[in-house]
Amino acid sequence: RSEPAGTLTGVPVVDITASGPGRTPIQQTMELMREHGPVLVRRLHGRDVMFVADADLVADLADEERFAKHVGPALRNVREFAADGLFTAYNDEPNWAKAHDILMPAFALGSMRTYHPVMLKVARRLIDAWDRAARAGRPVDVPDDMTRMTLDTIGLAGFDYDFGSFERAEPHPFVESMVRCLEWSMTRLARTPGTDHSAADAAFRKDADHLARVVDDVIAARTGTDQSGAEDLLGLMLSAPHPADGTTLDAANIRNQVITFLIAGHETTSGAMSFALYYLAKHPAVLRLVQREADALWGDTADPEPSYEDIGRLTYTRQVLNEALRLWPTAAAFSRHAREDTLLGGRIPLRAGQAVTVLAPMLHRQPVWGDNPELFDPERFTPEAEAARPVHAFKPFGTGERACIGRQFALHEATMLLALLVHRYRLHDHAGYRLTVKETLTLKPEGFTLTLTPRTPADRVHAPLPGTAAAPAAG
Ligand code: FDE
Repeated sequence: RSEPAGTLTGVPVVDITASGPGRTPIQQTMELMREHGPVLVRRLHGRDVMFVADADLVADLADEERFAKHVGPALRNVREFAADGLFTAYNDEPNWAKAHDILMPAFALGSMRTYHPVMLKVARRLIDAWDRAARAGRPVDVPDDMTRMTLDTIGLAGFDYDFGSFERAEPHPFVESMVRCLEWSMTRLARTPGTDHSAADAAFRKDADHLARVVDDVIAARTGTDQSGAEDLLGLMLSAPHPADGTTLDAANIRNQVITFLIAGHETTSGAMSFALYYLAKHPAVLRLVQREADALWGDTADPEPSYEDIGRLTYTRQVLNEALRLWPTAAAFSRHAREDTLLGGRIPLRAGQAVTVLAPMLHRQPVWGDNPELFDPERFTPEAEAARPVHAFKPFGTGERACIGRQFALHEATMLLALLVHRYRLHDHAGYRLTVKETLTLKPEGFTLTLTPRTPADRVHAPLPGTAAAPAAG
């Protein structure tokens, strides 16, 4: 149990040193907010972190004139293996702006057209694996398979490197090392000062070296060949000159970027798809609406060939993803610091450089979301509902110039896959799954399995598609 709260300039201070943050620090902080309100200071071994979920305060933190991304203790730990890659670079590190400018075009909406065929190819690997499981009556491990799919996708689309995850019984060793590195970054935050962690640190070093070796392989497979005209991420990194000064990224930075993209590009996205499937398995009425949308596009075609344009038409599927990201934003927290001394929300004094962490899962449960924020309801993301809500109430991709560069990539990949899956399978919650959220800096539904049966023409939803606004409310 937490210590009784004191206050700091009107903000409750909760000391968790006695219990520690445990293995689920995000969910623990969510609980603290349920008890103490949407702004609090969490104290651990005398170290304070201010957490904020209040919608007005988050809107204030989004003001780029007064606040900037903060690389806090968690990201500083991640820097031990991703260094000055985009996600973990300090704002004023020259390689951030340089890599950002060089790589932006690769993530512009139009570039998704280039990645689309690769994403479809990997989606089909997953479908082949799920077909085999369906025939054998074997359950599939949803988060594991989503992780296989997203790793292969970012590997192939970004670097033309094939992890071949579906040919392996166990996750690719890169994934295991990466997950342990992320876990190390998280648990290191909870260490009691003065205790010995040399064994954990040595194991971490081995894992970080392994990541670096895999990445060197990925790069070696490409260097020496002519990169001009290569438009994927690695092609740009190896050859694109910076628009301003004509220089390219250096070798050490390229390695950091590849590690960054492999991590950022798959852990969060696979978690998002896993949560979406979890909610679909639990909400048959919503599942039926997603199926209707896919059926309207692809009818009884056994192996549909989704076009790039089709994905933009899957608006209800996109609403489902957004709603899953509302309840469980897989990158659950991001930090901001004050550029100068200021008053947050006009009332909480912050010194220049002082950091505040936004806790997105609780922001996404604030009163602006209505009086039943725990209810899964994709109707919250109709264009009308979105227009009626403050813009900063939904932050699964962070904010400002350091917001997620991979957002369109992740949404395109996830929307296509979800639609293909619900078009093809009936999902059976055979184990009566109860949600447990696993934290490894990112969030995932742990141990979530489904059994599948193929849908037949008789299962298709033939009702015509109504306008989005007229879609029946989902429960
Ligand atoms: C980023 C990001 C963010 C922010 C963080 C801070 O602020 O600190 C967030 C929140 C995110 N991101 C989220 C997410 C979710 C999902 C699903 C995703 N994400 C996905 C993805 C994919 C890819 C590829 C990516 N992603 C990437 C990335 C990067 C690189 C970054 C960094 C940027 C800068 O510049 O800084 C991010 N992402 Fe993300």
